Amino acid sequence: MATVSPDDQFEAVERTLVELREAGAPRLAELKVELLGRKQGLLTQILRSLSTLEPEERRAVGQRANQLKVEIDAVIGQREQELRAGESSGEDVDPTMPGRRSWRGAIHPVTAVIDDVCEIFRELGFSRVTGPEVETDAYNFTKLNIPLDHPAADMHDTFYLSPGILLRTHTSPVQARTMEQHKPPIRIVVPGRVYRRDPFDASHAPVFSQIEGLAVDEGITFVEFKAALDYFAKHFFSADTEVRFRPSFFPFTEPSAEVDVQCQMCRGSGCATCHRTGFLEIMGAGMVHPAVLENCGIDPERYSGYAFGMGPERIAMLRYGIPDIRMLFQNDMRFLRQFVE
Ligand code: 2NM
Repeated sequence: MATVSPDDQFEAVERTLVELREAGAPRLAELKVELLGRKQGLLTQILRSLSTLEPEERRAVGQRANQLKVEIDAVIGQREQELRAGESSGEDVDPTMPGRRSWRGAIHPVTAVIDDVCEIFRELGFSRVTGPEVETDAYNFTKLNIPLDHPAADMHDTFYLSPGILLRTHTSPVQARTMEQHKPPIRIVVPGRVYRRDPFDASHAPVFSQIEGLAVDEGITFVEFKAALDYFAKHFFSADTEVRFRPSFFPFTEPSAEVDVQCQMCRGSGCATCHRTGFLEIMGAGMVHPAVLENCGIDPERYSGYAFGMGPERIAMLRYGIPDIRMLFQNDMRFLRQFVE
């Protein structure tokens, strides 16, 4: 000890302090011991040697040592904070660690169905259009030939926000607005969310999607109607898919039909999915009722048209074999990850 002067000792402390400012976590731990260790610590040795010094030198050395102690504590504190914040000096990087996996998102199955349906109708000249989810009873019901005393307009089936204002129960109000604002020819597909006061169970949801379509022009016949939906089914499912039209009823179309396609599970031979019928219902459709054209400012003597509506959730369930509609809304990663490409 006697061979090392206080100045040399202080110089060693200062050098260590410089290194401390840039040290990685393992080196920081070593340097703390080198400076402050109970036996061999550089500063500890200085403080221990004070008793061997003359009073005057003892005061000077003691003062400097105490200042350094304060500085060392501050530098250690700051460096530990920097390291905790993740800003390390490269020396503890382990190049043998596996890389982090990058996140890959997926298209939701309902979105995939909507995009595919719209693309097929785009090939037939249909534009994709959207509109408001909050509607008036005029656009949601009366203009579409649904009287307000019809069960569909009932408070039990429809979410009313205030008298006459509601959450749309189908996307048809967008078709009504389009007919009012545009002269034929009109060919549109309208995807969007709709709302009904249904229980949330395996096959119903209070909010779900729809894609409706509308074509209005001079000379549109039932033949064009059937051909367009046949084209859609053969392109959405497969070229050899059989399509059948069954008579039905909707207030806004006349005549009306349910459109069925050959069951995709059993190819028509009959199974549990199609209840042994060999067919699956995929949409409702029909020739637009003359009263609807008239209500929307289109002359039904000059123009005719067809319209259709389908449920992307139901089609996604058929396409991907999803047993419960709620799986499409829960955003469970174990479910959604299956659609990552
Ligand atoms: C369906 C079934 C049949 C339909 C009718 C109209 C409009 F606005 F033109 F009158 N839009 N959509 C329609 C027709 C919807 O869904 C099952």
